[in-house]
Amino acid sequence: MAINRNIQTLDEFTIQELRNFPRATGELSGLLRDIGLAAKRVNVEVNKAGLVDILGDYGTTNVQGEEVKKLDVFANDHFTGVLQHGISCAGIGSEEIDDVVIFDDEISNQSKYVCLFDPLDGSSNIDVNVSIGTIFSVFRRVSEIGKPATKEDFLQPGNRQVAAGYVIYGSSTMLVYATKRGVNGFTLDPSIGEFTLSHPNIKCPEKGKIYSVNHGNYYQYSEGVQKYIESCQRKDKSNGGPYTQRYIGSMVADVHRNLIKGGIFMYPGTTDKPNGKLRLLYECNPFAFIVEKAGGVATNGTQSILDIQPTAVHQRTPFFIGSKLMMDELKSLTTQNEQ
Ligand code: AHM
Ligand code: MG
Repeated sequence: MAINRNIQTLDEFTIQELRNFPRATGELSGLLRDIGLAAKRVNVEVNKAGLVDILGDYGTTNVQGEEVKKLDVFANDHFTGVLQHGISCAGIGSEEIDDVVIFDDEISNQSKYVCLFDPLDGSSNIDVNVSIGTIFSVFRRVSEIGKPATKEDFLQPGNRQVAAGYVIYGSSTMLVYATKRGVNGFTLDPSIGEFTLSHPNIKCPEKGKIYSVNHGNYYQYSEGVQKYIESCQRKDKSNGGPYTQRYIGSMVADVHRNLIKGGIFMYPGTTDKPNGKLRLLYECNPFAFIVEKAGGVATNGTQSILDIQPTAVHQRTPFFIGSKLMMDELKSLTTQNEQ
C-alpha cells in the first residue's frame, strides 16, 4: 500500500528532527509531544464552550456529577498535569498560578527543561466564539540536574529560550512552534486526531499592511506611538498606506495572522499602565522568539524583548512585534518623537 509521505504528524516531525542530531536525548521532542497532547484535550473542551448551558454552567456540577471547570482553569490543570506526569519538565510557571510550581520528584528532577505558559489567552473571548490560544516557552534549566528546579530557571531572558510556541483554537486548530532551527506550523486533522505539518518553515513577510492595536487607548499612548498609528492611516505611497487595522483582542489570533500575512501588533504602555498589559514571560517572550526566528522583530519600544532580564514571573511589558520593515518604521517615528 502506498503511504502518503506528504503528511507528517507532529510526532513524526519531532522524531525526524531528532535523527539529525544523533546525540540528542529526545527530551525536548518529548516535551513538545506532551504539549501537543494537552492541546488536543483542551481543544475538545474549547469546542464544547457554546454548549455550556446544556452541559452545565461553569462552577456547577453537571449531570454526570462532575464539577464543570472554567475553561482557563481546565486548560491550566491539563497542561500542568501532562507536563508533571511526563518525563521532560522539571517545573512550570503559569498565568493562572501565583508562583512557579517545582515538580520535585525523582524523574522531574532529572529533567533538563522548565516550561512557562499562558494556558488560555484571550479567555474573555470564549463566550463569543472568537479564537483563543495557549502560549508556551521552554528554557533549559540553569540549576543542577538531579536536584529540584529553582526560580532562576524561569527568570532567564527570552534569548535563552530553547523552544516556544502557541496553539490557536480557531477555524481550525493549529500548533506553531519555533526552535533555533526555525518555525513550523501543524494543523490538527480531526479525522486522525493528529497535528500534521501544514506550514513548514514559516517566514514573516518583511513588510505587511496590517496594524493591530487597541484604538480605544489612543489618547493614553505616547506621542511617538500616536504618530506611528497616524502614519499607518496615511495614504502615503512610500509605505503603501493606508494600512488595514485588525484587532480582535486575542493576541494569539492577532499575532498569528500578522506572522503569516505580514503586519505589526502593539500593546503599548498607557498613562494608567506604563508597562501595558501583557506578561513578559509567557505572552511576549514566546511570541518574540517565534516571530524573530521567522525573520520579524519584537521590542518593548526601546529594547529587544528577548534581551530583557526578568525579575518576576508575572511582570508586564509594553509589546511591539511584527514585520521587520514596519518595526523599523515604528522605531524611527518613536525615536524622533520621544526624545
Ligand atoms: P488575558 O491573558 O487576560 O486573556 O489578556 C491578554 C489579552 C491578549 O490576548 C490581547 O491581545 C489583549 O489581552 C487584549 O487586551 P485589550 O482588551 O486591553 O485590548
Ligand atoms: Mg493571557
